[in-house]
Amino acid sequence: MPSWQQITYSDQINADLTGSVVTIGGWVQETRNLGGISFIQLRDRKGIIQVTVLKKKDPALFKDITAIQRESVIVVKGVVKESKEAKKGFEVLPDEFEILNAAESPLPLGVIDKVGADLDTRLNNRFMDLRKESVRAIFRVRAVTLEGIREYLSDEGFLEVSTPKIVAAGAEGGATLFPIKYFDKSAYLAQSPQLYKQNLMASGVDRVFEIAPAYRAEASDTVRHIAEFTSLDVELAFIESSDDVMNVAEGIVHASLKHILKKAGEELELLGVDLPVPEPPYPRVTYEEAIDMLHSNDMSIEHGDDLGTEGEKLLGDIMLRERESELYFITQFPTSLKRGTFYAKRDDRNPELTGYFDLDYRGQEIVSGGQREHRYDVLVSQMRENDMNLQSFEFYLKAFRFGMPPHGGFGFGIERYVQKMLNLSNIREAVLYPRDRARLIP
Ligand code: AMO
Repeated sequence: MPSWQQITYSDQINADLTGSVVTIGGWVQETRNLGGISFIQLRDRKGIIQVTVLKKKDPALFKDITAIQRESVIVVKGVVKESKEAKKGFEVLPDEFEILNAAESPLPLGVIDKVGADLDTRLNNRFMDLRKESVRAIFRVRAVTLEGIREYLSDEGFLEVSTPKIVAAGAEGGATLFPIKYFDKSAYLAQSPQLYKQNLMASGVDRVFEIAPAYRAEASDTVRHIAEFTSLDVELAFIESSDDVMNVAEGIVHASLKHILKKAGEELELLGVDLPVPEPPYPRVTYEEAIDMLHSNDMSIEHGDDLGTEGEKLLGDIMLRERESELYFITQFPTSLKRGTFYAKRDDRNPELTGYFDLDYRGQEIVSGGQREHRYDVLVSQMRENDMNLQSFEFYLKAFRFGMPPHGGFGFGIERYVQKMLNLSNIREAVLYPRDRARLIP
């Protein structure tokens, strides 16, 4: 048996190889034994290739190969032959084979079963779940999304950075902090690189981004919250208003959607997803306008209330119906709603308003950000309003006393973005090994 490093992938088998000896390898998806002839569908990362075994050619090999349990990993050396019956038009007639790892029976999760397993069973057996092409396609789209985002931001002059995920102070409120023991000190898992990306604005590197895990001890179990998500964080300096920040968020979405269409067309097709790429600028409605729109659509919500999941969903329907837009900004969030966001800049003419925005996609928030307060005294007073211990934030505050340019940025939830673009009902479908209140393994 030749080294299985020399394996030919199923999609490389074509008419040129007819009559040649190849080595193929993968998982035994299905065996159909008709007595004198047997068909094995062997699956590799590229697709399926049929192995056809004739009993009279080699009875011992026939017996052994047809006895292999489904989903075992084998390598087969044999001759390529054209075949009208085989799905791909070719089959391999084996001379020898080797079982590299036999699968137990029964399987913890069916790979080709027509009846779909529930999400919990799938996630508990994620390695097996990923043997389905349509599940792997989600993660290829996710990878291509990140590729498109990196390409865009790097072309726009943003530096990719990495900041600590073990931190001494939280930036997004105490309720969702995960405390950890850090040698003889107490620490937390980072909820967001907020303090660090702002700190970097005082460093002379005036455009940064980071793609990294963020941790939130979310109390509620929803289809759009997880305890560990991938946050794309962007921060840029020398801005005049939150509009400059929104332009970047919009640019990322547009460029990455275009990139996905270009690079992941096959995956989208497999997933049955038709992906429109809306041209910027995306509509911008103020928070007040959004509330009015919800009112006129019979939702009972007060000015000053959080839109909530229901409000966001309904607004998504309205924006699609009235503005034909799946992507839109909600701008000028009231200070009352963002008071906990101590770093948000308030409107100089009307301190009851911030320039903070959300970018929603198909009725769900995927991005949130705005211009920051870069004036030390104002920042300190906003922190005091939140009863924050200034000493714990001294490393952050210090940067505002030695030359901090006006700046702003946003956090962009990658899994929520993938969830919405692929119409996945649960965010967990876009995470390989999700973490939530109930889930710590695998
Ligand atoms: P915020 O807390 O709104 O802002 O988060 C930014 C974006 O991160 C995503 N997100 C989540 N995704 C999945 N599960 C969660 N539990 C979860 N929590 C948040 C959302 C959200 O829009 N520091 C600010 C950002 C900034 O101002 O730069 C922040 O973290 O898509």
